[in-house]
Amino acid sequence: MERRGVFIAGDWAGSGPPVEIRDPADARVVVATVMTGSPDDLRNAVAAAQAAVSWQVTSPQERAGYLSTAARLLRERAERIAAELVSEEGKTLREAGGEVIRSAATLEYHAGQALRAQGEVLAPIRPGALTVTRRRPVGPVAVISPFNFPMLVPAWKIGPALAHGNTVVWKPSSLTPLTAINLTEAFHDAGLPPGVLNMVVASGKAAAGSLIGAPGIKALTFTGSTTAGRTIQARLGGLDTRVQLEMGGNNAAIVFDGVDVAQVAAEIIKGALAGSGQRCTGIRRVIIAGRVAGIEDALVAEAGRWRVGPGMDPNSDMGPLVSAAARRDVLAGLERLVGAGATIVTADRTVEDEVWEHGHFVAPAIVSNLDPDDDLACEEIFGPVLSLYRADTRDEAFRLANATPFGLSHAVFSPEIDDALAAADSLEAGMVHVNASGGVAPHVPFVGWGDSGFGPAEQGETAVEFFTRTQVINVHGARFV
Ligand code: UN1
Repeated sequence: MERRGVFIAGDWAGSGPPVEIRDPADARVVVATVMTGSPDDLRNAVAAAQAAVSWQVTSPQERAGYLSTAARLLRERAERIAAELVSEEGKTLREAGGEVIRSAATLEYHAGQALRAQGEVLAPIRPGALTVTRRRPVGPVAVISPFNFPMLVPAWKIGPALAHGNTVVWKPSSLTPLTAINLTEAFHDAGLPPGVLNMVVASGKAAAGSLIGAPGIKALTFTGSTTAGRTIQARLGGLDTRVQLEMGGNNAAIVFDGVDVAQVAAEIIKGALAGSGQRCTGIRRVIIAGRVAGIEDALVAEAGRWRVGPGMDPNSDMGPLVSAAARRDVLAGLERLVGAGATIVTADRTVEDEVWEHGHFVAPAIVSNLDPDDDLACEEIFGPVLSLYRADTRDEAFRLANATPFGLSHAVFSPEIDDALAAADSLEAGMVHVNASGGVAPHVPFVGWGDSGFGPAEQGETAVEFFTRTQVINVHGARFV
């Protein structure tokens, strides 16, 4: 199958080098060949987004209509799109199907947001005047998105960008171009005017570089690693480009005495292993605050129950990692932990099945005995690796949770409301979940503090803030003097 990975001003193209997409579950299988774009394509895409500026003055009803139609098309095509997502990213079909439906719901939410009241009526600046604020588009927006949620994250960036009147140049991860093409097609088939959404699959730093700081781009929204995010931020310093970064995490689940240990273990393991651990909101550390008898065994038992296998196999609970490089990185990270004195407490499953040989599979690993103050405890390993720590007091548990530069999404498990309230006050994170390992929805801001996020948060009301700018209007009567 050959697909064109460049969509500019309403036309499909692709003049850059063809890239082979291989199945992460069996790297011998070439899933598709994608014609990628060049830095020139990206420049042309920016020009197309600038030329389509009349999008800014379309009615919000019309913009909401395109978003709703694209959402409907995603729902209609969900089965095929999810299967293609699995074939390039590796997650399970259940996860991929859920992602496509959530992406549709995200577009529907932002379609509604386009029609909401935006602005305020202020006290008149002079007697008899009408003083209001309203929100106007910022201008062409660059979207740079990662492989791990190849449809959902783009949907929650492109959705509000378009809803609020901005045109878009989108550079998806070159690991997941098929999903990017499918989302672009849904917008195209919904009748979106040419140039409003432009998409260029391109690999390498040069490609992203031609987008970052490109004149004409007024805002850039990025999800990916903290290193890449900070580089983008530095490159945009001093420019008239707003920036929204959603980066890494090293999230903790703190478990207090009195919980239902089996239930909590199941919830934590889900938080750690969903998406094969390739989620910035994934649980990476468990901090056991107190005795919590049996929690370690329950976590190990639960991780052992997760069946690892190809994402298309309905028996798999967890698919492979996205690429050979991702697998190497995770295994190297695990080795570093062991080198620093950690013990792997899960059973060795690396040669569990023949299929594993050809795919980028990593067995879930739980490690313990790592010094919580070791620098390694603060690092993000982007895979199915969970570290266990013990804390004698509640304050010590919070201190350990906070001992990373990240501040994304922590979880607290306790039957005591006091623990929950103290956690909310003490944890340095944009999101705190009590008695759940996570939770993300289009109407709820997705907030990262510290090295996890920068700029107005994504989703919810805060999305409006990023994708629009405030304008004050003072209206005086004709006889104002
Ligand atoms: C979700 O967990 O449902 O990688 C989405 C992440 C985010 C997206 C989370 N960028 O965790």
